[in-house]
Amino acid sequence: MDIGAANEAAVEAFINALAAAGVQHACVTPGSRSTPLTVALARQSAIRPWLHLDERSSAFFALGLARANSRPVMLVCTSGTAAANYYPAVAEANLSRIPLVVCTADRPPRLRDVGADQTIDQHGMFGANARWAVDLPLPLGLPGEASQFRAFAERSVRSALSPLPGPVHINFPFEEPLLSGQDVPVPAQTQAVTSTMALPAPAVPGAHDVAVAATKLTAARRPLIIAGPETGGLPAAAIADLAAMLDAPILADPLCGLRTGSHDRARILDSYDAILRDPRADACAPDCVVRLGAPPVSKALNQFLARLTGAEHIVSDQPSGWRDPWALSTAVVTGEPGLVANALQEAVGPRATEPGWTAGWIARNRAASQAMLSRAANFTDPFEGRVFTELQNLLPPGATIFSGNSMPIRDADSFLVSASKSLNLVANRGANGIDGVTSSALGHAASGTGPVVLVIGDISFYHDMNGLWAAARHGLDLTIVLVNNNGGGIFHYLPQSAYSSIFEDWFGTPANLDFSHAVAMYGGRFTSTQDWPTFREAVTDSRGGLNVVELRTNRARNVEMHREAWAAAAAAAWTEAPV
Ligand SMILES: Cc1ncc(C[n+]2csc(CCOP(=O)(O)OP(=O)(O)O)c2C)c(N)n1
Ligand SMILES: [Mg+2]
Repeated sequence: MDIGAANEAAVEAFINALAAAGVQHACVTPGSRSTPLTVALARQSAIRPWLHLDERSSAFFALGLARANSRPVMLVCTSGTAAANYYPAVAEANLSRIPLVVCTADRPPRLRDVGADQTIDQHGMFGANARWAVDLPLPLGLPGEASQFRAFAERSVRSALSPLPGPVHINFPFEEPLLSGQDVPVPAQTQAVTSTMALPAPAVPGAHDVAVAATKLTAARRPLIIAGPETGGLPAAAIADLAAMLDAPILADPLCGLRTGSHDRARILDSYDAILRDPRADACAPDCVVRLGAPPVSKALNQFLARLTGAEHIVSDQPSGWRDPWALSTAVVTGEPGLVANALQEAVGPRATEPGWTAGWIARNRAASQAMLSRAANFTDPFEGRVFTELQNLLPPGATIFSGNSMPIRDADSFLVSASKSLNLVANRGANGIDGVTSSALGHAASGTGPVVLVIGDISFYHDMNGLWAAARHGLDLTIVLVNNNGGGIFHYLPQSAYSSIFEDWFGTPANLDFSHAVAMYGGRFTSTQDWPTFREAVTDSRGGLNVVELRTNRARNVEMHREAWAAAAAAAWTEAPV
């Protein structure tokens, strides 16, 4: 067999096995060394290939698609810096626990480190971000080669899913000729196939871990549950049941999935960020905390937790996961969060919560939430926090709000309220980057899991304008709420904002861009507004395709309004609420 035919045969075996293992989508960028992979993907119909032009956007698109579908997405790029452009999304996939099968083409080993063109060191280039990394053998047409490549594919899918979902890196060296030269007709249309993916069984918590944690909970008089960010959401009903049995409040991060939906929300608190900004917060210190999911978005909550050095901290995570940045855990329970919640519920002995503990939290939360929302509704200048309240009213049940990092996710934390209408809030919150957000939202939109609205700041939007290309190319529907405060609004909340001679140049960083041109270039519709009636109309009217609704805001004024709203909430919580 010649080398070109060997390349084609090995890659075909690999791709067929990926499809058989349940991979439905691949994001592909053009290049030469990756030709065998690209040709094989273009020729088959089991995996849907999505063309991208920029590897960084391609990888973030794959990330968004994989998150929405809870399945690994394949990535394909050529050798050299193309592969390095995957790095930010691979890091995010690692920390957000999103499965990706990252396939990079490479020169054969004999051409590495000897000055061959477009050759960088790709071996293990994603470091500890990859669950598994392999430099594949060169396809040579040896007996048994197809089986070997099938096995590599099977192993890559399993490693991307278990024990902790994440990216795997498959480096494909190819000798020339890259192809056999045998052209075959391409099917007219590619379609995703029904998957046969065998998802790993949910991890059952160990009896010893459960017993240790249950003993602590049984002794607790002031229990508190922290439901942190989790890809795919935490199991709402199981955690609500545990809270009901313990009579414990749940501080529900906007990314944990518990704030909205039809489950029992009686103990779900959404305004703790404002409550805990107040020094009086230490009066509601718990004696036992149960933590599920990642550390929360709220800085005030994180600081509150870090101060609780005398409390018991029961930290639960999936096997191989360890999310305890303050090293506070006094008990660790590994397992699938729903099974952990159920096991704790069964193992906790007779006990009683301090009278008024949970009722006090609920009353403070209600007072804070009402004060904050009424303040937000009364500002006459455009208030960025109000975007989430407006969207919560405007969007249909089941819609996804994709939140950018920086102030949008903090505004979601403050203003996305507990409600029965189920909305899916997601964000690239593993590494908190402002890069690739638009592409991830487009990838989410490509999953076909319902309408998606992205809320993003102007600097983050600028960061990934290349990503907009995919909208028209793939006929995707995405509404983008572009919160344009002309710079990095978040830095106004930090101590450097007092350094007035340098702040604006180095932190405020106004980009002074008219984004209407960029949106027009990518075939989108653009509306700019500073008032809520126009905002509502523009969001409601955005039907198909790419719609960008720019909300023009003022950074300095928004700091004032945020501080007023948080202060009003804290005042209401600590002085007005019956405790
Ligand atoms: C890739 C990356 N670069 C830099 C940062 C640091 N950073 C965090 S927020 C921010 C400014 C974001 O501005 P914008 O998107 O307009 O949001 P705003 O703060 O105005 O809400 C920057 C530069 C980051 N998180 N990620
Ligand atoms: Mg901004």
